[in-house]
Amino acid sequence: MSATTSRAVSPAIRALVPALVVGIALAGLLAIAPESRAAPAAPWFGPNVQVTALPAYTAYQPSIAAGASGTLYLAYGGWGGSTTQSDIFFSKSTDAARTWTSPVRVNNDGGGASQLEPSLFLSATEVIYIIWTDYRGGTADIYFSRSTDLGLSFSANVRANDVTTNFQIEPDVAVDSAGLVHAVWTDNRNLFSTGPDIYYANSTDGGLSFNPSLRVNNDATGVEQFRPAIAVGPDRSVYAVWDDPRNGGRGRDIYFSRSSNLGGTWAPNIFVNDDTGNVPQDNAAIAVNPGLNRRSPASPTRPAPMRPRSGTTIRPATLRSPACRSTEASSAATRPRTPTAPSSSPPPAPTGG
Ligand SMILES: [Ca+2]
Ligand SMILES: [Ca+2]
Ligand SMILES: [Ca+2]
Repeated sequence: MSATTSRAVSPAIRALVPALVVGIALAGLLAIAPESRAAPAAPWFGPNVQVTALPAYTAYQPSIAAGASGTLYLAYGGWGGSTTQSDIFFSKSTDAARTWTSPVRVNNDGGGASQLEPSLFLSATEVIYIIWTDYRGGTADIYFSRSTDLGLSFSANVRANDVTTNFQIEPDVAVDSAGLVHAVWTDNRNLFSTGPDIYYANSTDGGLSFNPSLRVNNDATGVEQFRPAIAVGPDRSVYAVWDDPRNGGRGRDIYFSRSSNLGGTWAPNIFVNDDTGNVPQDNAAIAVNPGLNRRSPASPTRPAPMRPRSGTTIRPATLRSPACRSTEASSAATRPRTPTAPSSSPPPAPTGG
């Protein structure tokens, strides 16, 4: 049967077989051809765009948010020149990041004190809130400003921490639906007792002033809590996470607390990671799904409180320069650390700048 079939192949089919072989060979050649001859690559990311422009000579620690209007809002630390040195700058883009506005300096001091570690929060109405670490007082403190004109200008800077002793660093900020400003940071006011702790303060006047600071971590040990992040839910619950080594044999863990009374008190701390080994967990971030803890109009009962899950974790507490990150990673096991003011070791000034 098969021999009969073979003999029955028509001359047309016999002519087609070599053509198919050639076609397959060409396809194979195309598959291994240099990339320049292949189809254009999928446009995963567009060309890189330089955001930094004078008077910000260098840039690091970016913190970015996108508004419903499509405008991108960016805060970053940068070298502002020999007079003001390290500063906080703001820039925005209204054309999908192709171009950026000239940087606006957010900190309003005139000296050479260092400002760094900005964190930007954008409200639904695109009010811009920026919080950062500021050395103008001699030791690191937490300063804040906001813009109600889409970043054309920023308000007079306000200090958020009530006690300035020792360092206050690594701030993060979130604002709830009623405009209550929530700030959290690492605070070393208790240097000789509990060491660096997580502190919180809120502002009921949109950031013109801050209420007294509260300690968020509830341990009595002297270990160092640091790198906090904060988020607020649609029901105005406030959530915080941070790095915490209180369980010595477990290494650093991610701890969590929640306030259901607008930051007035904070719940007993719980740890998030479930391993029991001594490898560190660090650099926590947190976000709240805006739909999960909102009261449903169709339901008279309140849904169970939303618990932050790893899948909703988006926003870093502070975004650091790669150099800073690698330094911290290499010294992760030996942290504590004392922050050094960049004014004593500033980023390199541009040549001729
Ligand atoms: Ca400065
Ligand atoms: Ca201080
Ligand atoms: Ca502590």
